[in-house]
Amino acid sequence: MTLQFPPGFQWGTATAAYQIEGAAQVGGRGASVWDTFSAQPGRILNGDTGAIACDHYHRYAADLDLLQALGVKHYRLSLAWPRLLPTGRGPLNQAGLDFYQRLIDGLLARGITPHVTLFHWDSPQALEDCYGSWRSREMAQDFADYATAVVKALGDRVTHWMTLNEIFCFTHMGYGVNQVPVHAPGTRVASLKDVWQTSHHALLAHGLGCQAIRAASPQPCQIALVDNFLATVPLTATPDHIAAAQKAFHTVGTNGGIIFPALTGEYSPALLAQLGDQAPDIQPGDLETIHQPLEALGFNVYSGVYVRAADTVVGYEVLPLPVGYPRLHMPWLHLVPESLYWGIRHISMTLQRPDLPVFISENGCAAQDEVTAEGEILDLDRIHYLRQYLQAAHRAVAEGYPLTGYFLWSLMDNFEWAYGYDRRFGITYIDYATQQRIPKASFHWYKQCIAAGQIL
Ligand code: IFM
Repeated sequence: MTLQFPPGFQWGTATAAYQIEGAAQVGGRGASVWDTFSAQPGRILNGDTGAIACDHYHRYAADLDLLQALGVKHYRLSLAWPRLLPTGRGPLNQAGLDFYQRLIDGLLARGITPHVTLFHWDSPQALEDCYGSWRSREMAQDFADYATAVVKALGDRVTHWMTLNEIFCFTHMGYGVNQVPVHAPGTRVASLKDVWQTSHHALLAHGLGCQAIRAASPQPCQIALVDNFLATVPLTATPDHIAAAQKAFHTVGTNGGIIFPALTGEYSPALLAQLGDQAPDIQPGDLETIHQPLEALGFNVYSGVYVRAADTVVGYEVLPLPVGYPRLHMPWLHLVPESLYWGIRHISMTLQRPDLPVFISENGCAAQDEVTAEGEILDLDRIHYLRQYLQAAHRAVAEGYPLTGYFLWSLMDNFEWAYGYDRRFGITYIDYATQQRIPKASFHWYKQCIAAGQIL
C-alpha cells in the first residue's frame, strides 16, 4: 500500500550546536557546561569532547549544500547560548551573531526554513559558576533575557522558535542523588526534591522564554516546546489496555512533572502523590507562567514502554522488555515504533490537547555503521528503523491527528554526549580524521521519500 503524506507535511532533519559546531574557542565564544564536563576524565567515552566535533562552524556552507541535496525544506538547529552571550548575560557577541546570521541566511537562500532551538543543553559555564545553573530560579530569567536578545537580532529571518530541548535530559540527568549524573553539569544534590526543583526552574525558563519571544519578535512567529516525554503503548489496543496506558502516561518517566504542567498548567496529581514531600516547591503564579500558549509541540521520540491493565493498586503494569528485544546501538534504543503514534494520541486524548499541532522534532537511531571497500555505508538497520517509525507517523496523520512534520535525527554523525563519537546517529557519515562527509544509504533512501512524499 502506498503511504502518502499530505502535500504540506514538513520533512526535515535536525542537529544541535554543541554536537556539531566545534570551534569551541573561536569568535569569542564562552565556555559551556559541556566543555567543562567533557574535559573531566572519565565523563565521556574515550575522553571525547565537542571541541572540534564536525567542525560545522567552519564547514557550514558545505553542510547546507548537503541539506539542499537531500531535498529537505525544513532544518532544525540550535544556537549556542555561550557563543551569543559568552558570560551568559550582557550584550550579544557580534562574532557569534554573525555566524548564526550567515548560517540562517544560507538556509533561506537554499529555500530551507530554519527551525531554531534556543537551548539544547550547552548553558554558559559562567552561570554555573555564578549560581549553579538550573539549581537557581535565576536561570529562568537569564534564559528569558537571552531569548529576548536573540529574537530581537534574528527574528527578522526566523519565525519558528523552540525554547528548550528535552528538559529531563539537562536536569534529571545532569543532577543526581547518590550518583554521579551522566550529563553536564554533573552535580550531585541532596535530595530528589532538589532534582525536581531543577526541572521546575527549566519549566519557568520555558514559560518566561515564550513571553520573551512573543514580545521581541518583529513578526508573527511559531513557538514550541520540545520534549521527549515517554509514550506508553497499550500491549493490546483494547479499551482496558488503552485506559491502562493512559493512566501510566502520568507517572512513567518524568511526564507528570514536565509535559503535564507545560501543556495543562498542572503537575499530574498522580505524580505529586507519588513524590510526596519530594515534589518541587511551586510558588504562586508559577504554573500560569509555565502554561503558555504554544503554536506547536515538538516530540522527540526514539523508544517507548508497553503497558497492560493489571489487578494492581494503580490498575496497570509497565512491562519489562525481554533480553532479546530488538534494539539499536544505544542501551535504551529499543524498537517501539508505535510509541510515535501513541505519543501523539496521548497529547490529544490523555492531556486533552487535540488542538495542539505536533511535529516529530527528533527521530532516528545509532547504528554500527561500516564503510565498505567501495566507500559505501549500507545502514540497512537504520532504514529498517526509520521506515517503521514513519509508518507510525503516517498512521497518526491518516487518523486525523495534527502531526505536521518529521525531523530526522540527525543530518550527520555527531558528538553523542556521554558516548562521544562512538555512537553514530547520522544519515551522513563523518570521517572525523578528515572531516569528510559521506551520505549513507539512509540519506539516499530518505531523499527519495521526501521527493515522493511517501515511505518507500
Ligand atoms: O543526540 C541526542 C540529542 O541531542 C537529543 N535527543 C536524543 C539524541 C540521541 O540520543
